[in-house]
Amino acid sequence: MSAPQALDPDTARALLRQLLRIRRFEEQCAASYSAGAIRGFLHLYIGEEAVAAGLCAMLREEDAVFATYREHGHALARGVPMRGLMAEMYGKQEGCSGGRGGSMHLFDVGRRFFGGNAIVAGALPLAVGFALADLLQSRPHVTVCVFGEGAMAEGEFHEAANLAALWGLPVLFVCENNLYAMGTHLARSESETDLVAKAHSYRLAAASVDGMDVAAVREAAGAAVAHVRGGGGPFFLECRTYRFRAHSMFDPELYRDPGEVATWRTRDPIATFVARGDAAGWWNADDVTSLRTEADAEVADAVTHAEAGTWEPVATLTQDVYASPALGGRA
Ligand SMILES: Cc1ncc(C[n+]2csc(CCOP(=O)(O)OP(=O)(O)O)c2C)c(N)n1
Repeated sequence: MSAPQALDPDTARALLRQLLRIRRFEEQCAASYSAGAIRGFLHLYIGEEAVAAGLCAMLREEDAVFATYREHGHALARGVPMRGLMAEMYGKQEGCSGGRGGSMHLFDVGRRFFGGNAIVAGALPLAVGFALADLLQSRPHVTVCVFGEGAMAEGEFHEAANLAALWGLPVLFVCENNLYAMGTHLARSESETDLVAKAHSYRLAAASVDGMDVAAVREAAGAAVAHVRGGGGPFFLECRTYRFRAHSMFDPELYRDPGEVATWRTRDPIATFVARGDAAGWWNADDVTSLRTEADAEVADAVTHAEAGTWEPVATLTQDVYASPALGGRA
């Protein structure tokens, strides 16, 4: 891979700002969950923030983003307002999905953020369909689909990769390879653990990048997006990353060695980027402190907004719910 391009201070600060917003949002979600204010499933992204921050920095407003249930960071980096995200986490009507989706189903059509998909690999065919529509209507948009490496063992990955390559669709597949699908290591679910090689087997253009390095992700995503937007067809980008927390809040983490987690934590995408910016003169200690304070304030405001939000009345709960009359449904 070519030598990394230098970052200008404004770009570097914008990236650090996103990293800090995502980290603080996630830490708050963990605390609110423990306090019983957020319920249901909660999959934290802590450790993987560089992927969402670097990737979304290279997208245009008209591009589309699909993600998984570990999508809080992508929604934030995509520009979905934090107030609406936190209200959604709290199940309030002011949430971006009206309080009906929760953590796994964040959605914002206006920002072209199409979830929040709970089914592993479920967004892949949707993204390919979007890309097909863009191709048929000659729109110069890129559809991005983010998923974990566990999705690559699913049939939907096969179908999506095959059709995307066969039809030359403008879709960017971004695989967040954090090595584990719940408690299953990549080597226990894939016969081919070289994910770029697997992508190549479908004739997808592909590359791999250090997903702990936000500048590297930004650069690799920029090249991948340019390839797709320029008519080069689909692209597969593997981001090698690691989740520092458990799979979800209900995971005793018996499948991985605490030493392995500790080693990856030394590569924290925020700490390493702050140190790099210190050395490069992108910021001084006061700048970093004020970015942290800004992120704290935004999160505190979002929590206040979420707590003050309203619960959907029982009377409207069946609205927009489909139940087949053939099965006796009345909604
Ligand atoms: C089709 C399907 N099978 C199983 C599950 C249960 N499940 C939820 S998350 C998960 C692991 C997915 O791992 P990966 O795709 O690597 O993403 P990560 O959670 O590591 O971000 C599984 C098996 C599901 N949601 N959907």
